[in-house]
Amino acid sequence: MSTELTLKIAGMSCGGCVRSVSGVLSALPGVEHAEVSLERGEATVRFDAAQVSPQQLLAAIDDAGFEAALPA
Ligand code: 9UX
Repeated sequence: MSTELTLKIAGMSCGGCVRSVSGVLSALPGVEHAEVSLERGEATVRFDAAQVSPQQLLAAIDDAGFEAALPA
């Protein structure tokens, strides 16, 4: 079963950042779909929670040089 979560992401400044974030999310096992918005500073991610955790999504974005947080 898949879960969908919209993460807040700080530090994205251009389309290259969007591609970076999309790339690291899509590379994670269990991530089915990732839609990143520069304007909103968000990523909506659909994933299989049995394979990847929200914390792992956040860590992958942070490792790519951005600051991700769960929705308030
Ligand atoms: Mo654009 Mo982002 O020149 O890491 S790629 S600011």
